Amino acid sequence: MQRVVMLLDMDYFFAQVEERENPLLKGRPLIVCIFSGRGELGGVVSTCNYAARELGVRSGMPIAFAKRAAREGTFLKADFAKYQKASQAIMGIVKRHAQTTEQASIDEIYAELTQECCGEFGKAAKIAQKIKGEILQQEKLTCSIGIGENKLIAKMAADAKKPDGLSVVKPQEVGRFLHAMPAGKLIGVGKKTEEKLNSLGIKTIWEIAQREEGFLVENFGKSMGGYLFLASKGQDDAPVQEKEEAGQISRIASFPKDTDDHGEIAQLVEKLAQLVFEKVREGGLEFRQVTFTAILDGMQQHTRSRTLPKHESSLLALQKTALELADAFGLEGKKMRRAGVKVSMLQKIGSACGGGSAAVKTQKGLLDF
Ligand code: TTP
Ligand code: MG
Ligand code: MG
Repeated sequence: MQRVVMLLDMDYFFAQVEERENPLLKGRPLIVCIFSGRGELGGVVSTCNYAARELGVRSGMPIAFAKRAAREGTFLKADFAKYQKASQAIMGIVKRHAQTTEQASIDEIYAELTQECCGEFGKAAKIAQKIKGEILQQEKLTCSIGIGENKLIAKMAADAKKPDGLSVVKPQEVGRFLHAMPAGKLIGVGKKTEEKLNSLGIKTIWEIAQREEGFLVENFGKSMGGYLFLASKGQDDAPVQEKEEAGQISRIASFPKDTDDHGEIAQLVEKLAQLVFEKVREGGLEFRQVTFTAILDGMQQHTRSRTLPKHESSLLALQKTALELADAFGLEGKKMRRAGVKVSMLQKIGSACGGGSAAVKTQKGLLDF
């Protein structure tokens, strides 16, 4: 089947959330800042709305520069808890429409839509339209969505039409879409790589695609050179894959058919617990909290958690707890569509003496830039 991937990215995310909370801020330059505490203007711009962008304000710019560019602007301190809350709601909406998703940052999520749209781009666009509608209705926020045959094209498509965009790039359109763009627009090409490409006489993505792999590897190293060779042609076979969130491991799966059969539910929960446990063991970890997630036929999501008296490291403890949580969950006449098992409060085996300090971080935080 034709692969179809979607990438959703929120428009001027932190600033848009602030505008939502206070509509008076709309239409005028609004700059969300991360203050360093060094002096009144120490720190950098987190993001800003379009009115501020027109004045040249950008993410990462020192706040003092932004003050000069947008004298009349409103400067707010970033309130991460607020953005995290909106982010979670948005991610939840996307996850209800796709089996496999991968949150890539606080305002960005990939969804594998191949199965959901039977490989048809038109159907994928309808799903995307629905997601945009739900986010607007429930969260009062706009986003931009790109759809393509892989993650690279989906992301570049989303970037190409902002704000409030929906951009579909079909396989036969990839060449035209990509090749006229400046080399620096290729995902993964930062300032340094772009300068080096330019110094080699390469200005556009098309010109990268004309080069031999050997030439690119020689100039940019094995990893970057190999990447440029494939990406300049729009090729990318990276799967959409849920990353482990910091300090937790989870697995989720669908039933072949929505079910209310206890035996069938127990069987899947046991299997999921086993998959989670494999990761726990690989990492040499022990867990203290177990969570069972149920997604019902109406797409409502429910979670039940239990914190154990002490850290555990056995499959038995995990399966037993997950099964008890699943058993105690009342379906109330509904059927279950998907089930998930998660462990959290992780620590390395044998590091039990400390308190929270032994907590394990399994992934770069979504707020790290
Ligand atoms: P982005 O999606 O890169 O930017 P954005 O959503 O503000 O704007 P766009 O419409 O172009 O997508 O980043 C998401 C949020 O992450 C952003 O709202 C604020 C935060 N952020 C920083 O704090 N510092 C940074 O340097 C960047 C790039 C983002
Ligand atoms: Mg964004
Ligand atoms: Mg983003």
